[in-house]
Amino acid sequence: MKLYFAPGACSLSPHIVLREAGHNFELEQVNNAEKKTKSGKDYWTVNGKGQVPVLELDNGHKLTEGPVVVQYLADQKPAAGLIPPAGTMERYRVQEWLNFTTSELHKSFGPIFRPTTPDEFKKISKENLAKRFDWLDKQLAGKQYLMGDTFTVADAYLFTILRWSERVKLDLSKWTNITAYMQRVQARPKVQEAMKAEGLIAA
Ligand SMILES: N[C@@H](CCC(=O)N[C@@H](CS)C(=O)NCC(=O)O)C(=O)O
Repeated sequence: MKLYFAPGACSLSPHIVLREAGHNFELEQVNNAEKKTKSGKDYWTVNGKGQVPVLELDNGHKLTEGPVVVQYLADQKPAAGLIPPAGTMERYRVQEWLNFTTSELHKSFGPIFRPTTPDEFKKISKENLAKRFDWLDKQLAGKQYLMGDTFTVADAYLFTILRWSERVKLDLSKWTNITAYMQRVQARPKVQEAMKAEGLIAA
């Protein structure tokens, strides 16, 4: 299968999961501003939404929406233990985290990155994120990962999105549990591999 990604974008989450699960995969880099892939393809023909990530399966089917893509990838390799089985309460907990990350965090960052967004809107978005971080920091107290001692797809996604805080000058150091969590996730060998492959840290 093939993952269409842009370095450091939300596609880092399925990229981490591909490696953590032990999938065979290819990567194709997308220039999100120009909507072109590295091999010169018009990205609109890959994804009509114009967004990464896209997971292209070996049968040609394409799957979009990061929180869904990571569940698919983890379900294909249950032995990797990256997601609890469907129908269990633990699975709904992971989905609860994925939904929180997508709706409360991920989509709050977009307008802050955009140069055309009025400063007042950016300020309010950052204040809202800070409120979510206050709550999140309490949830992480005494825990290695969101689900306890086990790393799941929800951690791959949350880590990917929280990484953007630095870019918008939201200093995470006051949230000590979040800061420790970020270091813990980043230290995982497969996370390091994914970040190196995307050029986010030195190879
Ligand atoms: N709902 C989508 C959102 C994906 C998304 O926001 N992708 C961003 C990068 S993090 C993107 O490709 N933005 C470019 C654009 O919208 O033109 C998902 O969760 O996968």
